[in-house]
Amino acid sequence: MIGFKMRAVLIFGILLSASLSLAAGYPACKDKKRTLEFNQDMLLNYRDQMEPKFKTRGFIKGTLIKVIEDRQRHVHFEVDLDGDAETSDDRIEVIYNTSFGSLPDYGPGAEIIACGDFIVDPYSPLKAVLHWLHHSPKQKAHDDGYLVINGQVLGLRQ
Ligand SMILES: [Ca+2]
Repeated sequence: MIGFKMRAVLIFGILLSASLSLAAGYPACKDKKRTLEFNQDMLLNYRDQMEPKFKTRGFIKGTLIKVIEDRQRHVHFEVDLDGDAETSDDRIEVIYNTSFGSLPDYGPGAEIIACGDFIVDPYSPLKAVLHWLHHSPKQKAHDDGYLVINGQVLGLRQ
C-alpha cells in the first residue's frame, strides 16, 4: 500500500510539475529523457571549476543586463543569474540565433529563461556560454532548446 501511495504521490508530482511548466507557457527542458530543473547555480560552479570546453545541458532563469554583440543572426546577451543586478560574478553569455524566430521588443531588465547547451568558454567575456536555444532539426540527434524573453517563447517548431 505504501508503495502504491508513494507512486501516486510521485505521479501526481510529475503531473503537477508538467502542468505548472505548461501554465508557465514554455515546455520542459530535457537532457535526454531527464527533465531539468533550473540549474544555474551548478552551471556557475562548472564555469569556475571545469576545464575549457566542458559541456552540459543548461536551464536558466535570469535577468538581461545588456547585449554584448549582435551580428550574423546571433544575438549575444549578458544574463545575470541571481536576481541581483548589483553583483556581476554570476553572469553568463546567452546566445540566440534569430533564424529560429525574431526577438520581441526587449531591454535591460527583461526576464530571460533559456534551455540549451552550456559550455565553459575562456574566449567568452563571461567565461561561459549557453547556446543552441532552438528546436533540433533532427530530434534524435540533439535535445530541443528554446529562449523565453519577457514571457515570449522563441526557438520552438512553428
Ligand atoms: Ca547578479
